[in-house]
Amino acid sequence: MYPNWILQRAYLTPLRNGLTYNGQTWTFQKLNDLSLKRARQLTALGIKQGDRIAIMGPSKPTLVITMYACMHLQCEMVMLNRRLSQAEIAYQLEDSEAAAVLIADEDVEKLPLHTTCHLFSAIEKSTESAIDITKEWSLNQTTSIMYTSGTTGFPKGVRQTVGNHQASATASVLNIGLQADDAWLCAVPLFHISGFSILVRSLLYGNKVHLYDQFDVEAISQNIIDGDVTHMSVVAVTLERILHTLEQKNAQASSKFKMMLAGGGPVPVDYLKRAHALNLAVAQTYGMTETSSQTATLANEDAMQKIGSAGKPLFFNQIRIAEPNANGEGEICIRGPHVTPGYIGRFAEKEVTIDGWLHTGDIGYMDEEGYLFVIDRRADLIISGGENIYPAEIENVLLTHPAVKEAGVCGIDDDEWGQVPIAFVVLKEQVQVEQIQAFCQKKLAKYKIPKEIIVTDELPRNGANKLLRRKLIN
Ligand code: S0N
Ligand code: AMP
Ligand code: MG
Ligand code: MG
Repeated sequence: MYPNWILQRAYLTPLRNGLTYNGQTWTFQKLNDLSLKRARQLTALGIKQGDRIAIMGPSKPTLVITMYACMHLQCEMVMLNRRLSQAEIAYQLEDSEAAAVLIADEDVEKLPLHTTCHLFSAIEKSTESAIDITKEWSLNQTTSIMYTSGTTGFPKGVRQTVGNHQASATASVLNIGLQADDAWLCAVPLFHISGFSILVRSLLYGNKVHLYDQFDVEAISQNIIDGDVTHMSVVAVTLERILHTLEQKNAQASSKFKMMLAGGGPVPVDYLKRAHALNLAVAQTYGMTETSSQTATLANEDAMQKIGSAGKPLFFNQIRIAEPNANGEGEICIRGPHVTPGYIGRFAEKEVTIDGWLHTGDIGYMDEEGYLFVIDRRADLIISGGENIYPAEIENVLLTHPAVKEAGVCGIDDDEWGQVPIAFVVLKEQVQVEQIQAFCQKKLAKYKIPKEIIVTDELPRNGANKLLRRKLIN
């Protein structure tokens, strides 16, 4: 058995600061008191220990407290992505069979119409019911569930257990190191593992989280220049915004700033070089929802010598390249205590590993010294600003339009977002592409709406009539 992280942290270092937001600070004792109170309020509202609960809200302290309250109740938290369309959220609520939905007041309109929910404001005003808070957690208990899209176009709810999160946070610190006054800037969404893993690390290490609910590049860059924080997690797009701002200001990162984790997709080597020139240590990392964040991360001392690499697997983790070609390139397979035990809902029976290995679908190689280089993303995955898009999700929507006979989607390079989706359609009746685009707007998150829809006579297919997405453009 393992300790309830929140109780244990409040017991060990009650007076240390655990959270800063907008100039206000909360100690771990305060976070514990507030989250215990909220757990009693949730209990009064009918939420039971172990229930599966969906949560949505901007990255503000009240969301953190609500998450910690759910963790006290050992609820399985289904983290809803705030950028999704109502239809996409409806799918996740249905698939997860969440017993309740907890929602920030400002997000209520993102929910499908007539969704029964508890507004944060109502929870905060609720009476309290006494509960026994469990002091011990088990490793296989599910803490969080995050949906990640799949090749079929049906997102899968990934379980992240207490054991997964602990293994991930422990492996991370064995690579990065730890000092009492470290502070991690969190401007990645808490509904992604990039963000939630920062909260987990904070609870396990006793470090402060410096939280943002917007990617406020001016304020964030100033934190880095002033040394208010020591660590931060970024995706390529947000790294570029910071680099640009520092360059414009002709400023360097403070010597107090230790390291930025850059992941969630490929990071251009040029960004890493620009960062180096600004005294900004950036470590490329390779991680995913199924591995509760980092699997491999480049150590600080290797940053320039192994530029472009995602580093070596962290202490407990293993990487194997399956069926390598003559250059050693093949599918990246992962094993370790951070790998999810599986999915929920319609994919609950799907095996996540084969002989203990997670087959990622990503292509890469290990160099002769054991450093991982990721060279291509899994299947036909498009990554736009750190958000994943599977072509099949968009194609499925396009195919439900009455005028569309066939549809194929692929990614194209984009200066702002890295990649964006575009669509090719074969029509069965005349229609304006604007109409198809408007149709997509009702069903898809904004970042998934094809930037361009091109009408064509036929789509590239192989002999078995399988769509060849990589041949859509050339
Ligand atoms: C890049 C972000 C910050 C952009 O958001 P911003 O600037 O706040 O936009 P908005 O003001 O909300 O919207 C303005 C317009 O931009 C559109 N838009 C927003 N985001 C995107 C996007 N991603 N792609 C395309 N368009 C986008 C809006 O729709 C709006 O449009 P208009 O004006 O037309 O209304 C934001 O997207 C962001 O936060 N991205 C990062 C998400 C993320 O964290 N992804 C990582 C997911 N992967 C993982 O978690 C696993 C890897 C991992 O764990 C990890 C990753 C990184 C670092 C460390 C780790 C780790 O292992 O610890
Ligand atoms: P997600 O499931 O949303 O967490 O996305 C994880 C995916 O992002 C991985 O399977 C990779 O395709 C991609 N990815 C993550 N880190 C890197 C990296 N350092 N380089 C290239 N692709 C990455
Ligand atoms: Mg994903
Ligand atoms: Mg914004």
